[in-house]
Amino acid sequence: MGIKTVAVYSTADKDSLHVRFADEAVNIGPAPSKESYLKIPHIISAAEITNADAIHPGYGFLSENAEFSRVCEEYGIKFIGASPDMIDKMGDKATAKDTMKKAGVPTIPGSDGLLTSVEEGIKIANEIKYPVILKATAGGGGRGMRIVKNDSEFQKAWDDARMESAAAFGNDGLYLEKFVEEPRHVEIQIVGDSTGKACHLSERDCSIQRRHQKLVEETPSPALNQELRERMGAAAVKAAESIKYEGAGTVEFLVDKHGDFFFMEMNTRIQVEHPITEEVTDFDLIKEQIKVAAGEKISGRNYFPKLYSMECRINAEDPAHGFRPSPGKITNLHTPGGHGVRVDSHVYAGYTIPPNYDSMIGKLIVTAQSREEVLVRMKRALEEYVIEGVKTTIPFHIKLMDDPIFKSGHFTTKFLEDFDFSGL
Ligand code: MV4
Repeated sequence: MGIKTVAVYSTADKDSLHVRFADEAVNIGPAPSKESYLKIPHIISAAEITNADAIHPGYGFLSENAEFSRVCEEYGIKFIGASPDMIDKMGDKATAKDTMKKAGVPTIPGSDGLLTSVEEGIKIANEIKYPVILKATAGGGGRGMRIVKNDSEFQKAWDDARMESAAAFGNDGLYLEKFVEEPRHVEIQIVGDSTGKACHLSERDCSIQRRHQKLVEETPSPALNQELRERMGAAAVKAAESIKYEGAGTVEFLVDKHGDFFFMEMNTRIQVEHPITEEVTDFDLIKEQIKVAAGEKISGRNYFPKLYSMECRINAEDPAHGFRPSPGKITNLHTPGGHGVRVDSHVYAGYTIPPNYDSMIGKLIVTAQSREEVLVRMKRALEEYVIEGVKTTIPFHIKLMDDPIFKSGHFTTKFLEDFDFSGL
């Protein structure tokens, strides 16, 4: 787009590629993220001294922080993300669910907003029938969640979930839902503009997760047909337009074994797995975020997959030992290439992965004409990918590409609980 870039970095990231490739780079503090990437005044100062017009927050850190979005607004710096009010509204999960229910988006039966007592929870659980799930309204990512199977388990689950959410989020509000067994996680990419109009870019299936960490994402979802894709797409557009959502966002749904779908959460940021949507729709999501932030209108049409794409997350973790982090120096690196192979990464041979942050060091994105072709191309690319000096998730992904259930497409969010991680 011809736009000049300024990178911000902590001292631990001084050798990262984003620092080298940006037009300018500003150190915003030492390794601990609380003293750098999460320090709002440091980032605002970096924007001011370099005369930046806008800030792209990426994912994680301050990307869904209402206070940061508000401070950017106050300083006249365009935040390439959601407005403070939108982040607050969707960040509170009970409020988000209530908003979507009122807009006519399908939600899971349960409490009307927050629970006020164990007694109320038990009463609702008996009405909708066990099993039920207690969820932290400030949660997400599975923290502060408890499955409850009967009345006698309720009190302890309630106490545990409240304790955990108070400690993790400083908010112990809980709501209750019927527990959906073995669902799939299917999310719809949407984009909205300042006129209140939104469109969707179809789905991503993110059911391959371990302890709420996604490892593989793909589109189209093996669980959707065109009819369901259009209904879920329409529901996501309705969700976005009902709140006049501006920018790129994702509406997360659970899909049950009957093919019924339910609103879960809305993510008000670009996500790690956005490249697979770019590959199958030929739509540049980051470019679109910037255009919408600059006041341009969206095209107004929806986008459907023309190809098949899959992303394997390459983490510096040891899959044979519970995915424990494996930071350190990359002594040798070879990245795969060829038609339909994309690698998004910030590392290179000789780079030292710091121990301070998330261990994702790359995304391997493979695109082809069919799911079968994606699977063989992905396996080939994984086998060509050489990362020496640290353990990575590559051996896990290679084994996954040969798994009969994974290959069949008939997997749920429970799949990795039963996976054999030995021999990696
Ligand atoms: C659920 C559920 C079953 N029933 N809600 C996990 C994180 C949060 N975003 C929502 N989660 C779930 N909510 C009801 N009513 C199962 C999960 C869940 C899950 C969801 C998506 C992907 C992976 C998951 C792994 C375990 C549980």
